[in-house]
Amino acid sequence: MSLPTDRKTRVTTSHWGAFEVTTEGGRITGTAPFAEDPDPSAIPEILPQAVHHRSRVARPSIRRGWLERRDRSGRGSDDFVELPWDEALDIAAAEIDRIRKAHGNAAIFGGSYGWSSAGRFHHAQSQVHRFLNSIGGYVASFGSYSTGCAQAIMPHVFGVTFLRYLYNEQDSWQTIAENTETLVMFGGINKKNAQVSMGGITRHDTGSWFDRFQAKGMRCVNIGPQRRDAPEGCEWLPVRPGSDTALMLALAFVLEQEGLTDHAFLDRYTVGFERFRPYLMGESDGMPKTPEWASPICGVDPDTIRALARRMASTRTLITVAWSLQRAEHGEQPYWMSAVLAAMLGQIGLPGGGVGYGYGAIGGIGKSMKSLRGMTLDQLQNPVGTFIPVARIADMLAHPGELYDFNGRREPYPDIRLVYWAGGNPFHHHQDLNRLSEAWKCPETVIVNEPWWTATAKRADIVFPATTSYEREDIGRTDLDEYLFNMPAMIEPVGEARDDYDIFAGLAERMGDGARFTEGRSSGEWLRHLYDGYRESGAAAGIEVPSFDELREKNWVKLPIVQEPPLPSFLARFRADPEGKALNTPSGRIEIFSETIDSFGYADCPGHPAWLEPSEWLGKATAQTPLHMVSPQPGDKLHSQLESALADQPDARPERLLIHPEDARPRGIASGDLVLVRNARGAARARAVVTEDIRLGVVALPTGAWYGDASENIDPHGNPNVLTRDKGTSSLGQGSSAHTTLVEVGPLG
Ligand SMILES: Nc1nc2c(c(=O)[nH]1)N[C@H]1C(S)=C(S)[C@@H](COP(=O)(O)OP(=O)(O)OC[C@H]3O[C@@H](n4cnc5c(=O)[nH]c(N)nc54)[C@H](O)[C@@H]3O)O[C@H]1N2
Ligand SMILES: Nc1nc2c(c(=O)[nH]1)N[C@H]1C(S)=C(S)[C@@H](COP(=O)(O)OP(=O)(O)OC[C@H]3O[C@@H](n4cnc5c(=O)[nH]c(N)nc54)[C@H](O)[C@@H]3O)O[C@H]1N2
Ligand SMILES: [Mo]
Repeated sequence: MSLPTDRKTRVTTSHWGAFEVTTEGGRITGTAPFAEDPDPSAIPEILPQAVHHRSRVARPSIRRGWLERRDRSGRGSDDFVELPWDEALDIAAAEIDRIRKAHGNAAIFGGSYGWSSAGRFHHAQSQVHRFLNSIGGYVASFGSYSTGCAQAIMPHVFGVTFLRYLYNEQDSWQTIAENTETLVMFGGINKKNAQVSMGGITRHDTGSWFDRFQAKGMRCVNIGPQRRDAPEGCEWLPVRPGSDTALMLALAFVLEQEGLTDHAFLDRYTVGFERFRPYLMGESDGMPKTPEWASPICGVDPDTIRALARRMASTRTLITVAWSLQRAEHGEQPYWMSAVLAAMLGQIGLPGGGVGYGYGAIGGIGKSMKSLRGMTLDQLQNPVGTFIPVARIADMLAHPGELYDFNGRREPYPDIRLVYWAGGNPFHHHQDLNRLSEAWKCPETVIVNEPWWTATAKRADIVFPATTSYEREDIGRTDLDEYLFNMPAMIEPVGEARDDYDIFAGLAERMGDGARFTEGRSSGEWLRHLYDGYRESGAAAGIEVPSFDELREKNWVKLPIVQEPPLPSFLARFRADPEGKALNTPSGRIEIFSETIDSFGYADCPGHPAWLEPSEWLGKATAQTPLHMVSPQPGDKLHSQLESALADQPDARPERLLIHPEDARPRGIASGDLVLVRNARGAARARAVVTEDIRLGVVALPTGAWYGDASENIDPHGNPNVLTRDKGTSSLGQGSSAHTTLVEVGPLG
């Protein structure tokens, strides 16, 4: 006889997809894959441990030094005092009010970059922005660590925001499968990254598309430092990191030298080739960009470059570029140059031809859906109107008033007194964390909402415990997915955790702005309000969306929004009608030379794409730092999320470092050994994996570990960001340049 139990299984969604959650006795006890997902992610397996982990923030906590004497220097080393909610909210509200009255809202930084969790309403970043706007505004951030540099450069080239190009205007997987003969992937297309997509990805199918490509005999070439950046069966050209622009220039040179350039395309659809050509052919700088010129830079032999260029010109070729290439110094250049190379091939706008960005970077790219927008929490107007490029946070905190360049403007950094972060972990995601750690001591107050004691929460003055998406009800839905989820509250909030919404409602109310923030609605009322608006816009578009109660009942539904056949890209429409569908660039065409960029006068981003040597790469390897370190996304999780539970697993930390056998041998390193990775900026422990899947001279240390304690000079967990460099990609993009990093690796002595 079995005892009655309250065991329940329900479905929810997350950035890594939908999955079943089993609860019993008020706890999450297990997870299982979602039945309709052909290739589910394993990330949820760790969830039961993570949600109930001892590293959850139990109660509102205030750092002792700040509470007692408004100290700033103890961030990261001090202990915390737990307080009742009302008291902690009173203190935080009074402090935010003091700062806004004494220094104005432009002294509050609320960029609050980070992925937080899936779910339309309880999206922490939207919540913190709405709150800060309701109390008078904040300094915001522009762009992302993902594609910040591309978001600055690509509108100059194609006249469209980069995000629209990515999500709505590239060829679908199906179009590629049907038309492409040669797929040239700079930085690969990696199934492990396609595991996630912001807001959710229900059917993981990147792997099955590659099965189709290979069955049809498509030639797939992975150009990058790691073999495993592309599925099995792809060719691998192991290039030196940071050298792709030189390789692209040499491919372009071969086209031009061998009469393979499509000049009719260039004449009709582009401007500025005549300004670029003298550089390409070496007439302007005495250096023709031949395969022999490129070979010692990128490490690919000249014959291979020539053969690839000929193949690209004689077959339907799609060039794809991973986002990682622009997460590097001069990241603008490979992005711009890939567009120029594709234009010279003359296939832009043909199905399965031209250039695409970020396939595989997140699972949603390449899916073709009818757009059905909505369910977005209004963030209200921001009266402050000041922003910084997102990755310039440490510069801003440490150098108020200092001028910086960004995409043609020159602005002073604002003078920030208070930082509010919800839904991000800068002490995982930012570069040169030892430098950030110093800059972080400048503001008077740091407030963080977090479910876990992350490296960032530990460096805050006031920490509010936030619920996870399993402790509150929400709706799951994104534009690149045909599924719609009710995300039920599976368990009661852990400890004294509250929803971000309730935390902000409590603060806004104390500051006299409660009504502006809440508009009189509880979170349950907001959910229904947002959902009903969505349902109405669905009806207007002829798409039937179930009622809220019906969705709750069913847990999830599939919407009839798959676009079949897939829509042609905007470049296909431009190709068909270059005058009527002119691009939104100054010339109305694809810009090979940009008068606008040229007018900025930036040495680090001139008027046409060029090979600009990075400050750290194998061409500048030194005796102290002979190896290039790339720091890709982790395959076993999303960024730093769920870190504490993962770190409990045997041998999970420090993080694994991939190293080539010929680099490992002279250093006396074998697989499984603990090693020290170091450069002038910092040092981290890691566990060596010796493999021929990485290029000689390159090591790979994924992101994801939390930054260690301030007392330790060596990061114990293997966070690559103690080693990466914290400089903008260029005066134009000012994106993160994490991949531009030289290191040395040695046995842990
Ligand atoms: N070296 C190097 N560094 C990199 C990169 C790289 O390639 N190399 N990549 C960069 C990129 S592209 C990105 S996007 C960033 C990612 O950096 P982040 O987006 O900052 O990383 P996450 O770990 O996803 O941080 C999300 C945080 O939100 C918390 N959270 C989750 N749900 C909630 C909630 O409901 N409420 C609240 N208040 N908090 C919640 C999580 O616990 C977690 O701490 O890293 C960047 N850093
Ligand atoms: N499992 C999982 N998936 C994720 C994430 C995660 O945390 N976990 N994060 C998501 C996020 S926020 C983003 S922005 C995307 C990022 O998507 P990407 O930016 O595409 O991913 P990365 O893993 O940073 O880099 C991909 C590969 O680029 C290669 N690479 C590095 N430098 C160079 C170079 O100079 N030239 C060439 N040719 N190749 C180079 C590296 O070998 C690396 O493995 O991934 C998303 N997907
Ligand atoms: Mo990202």
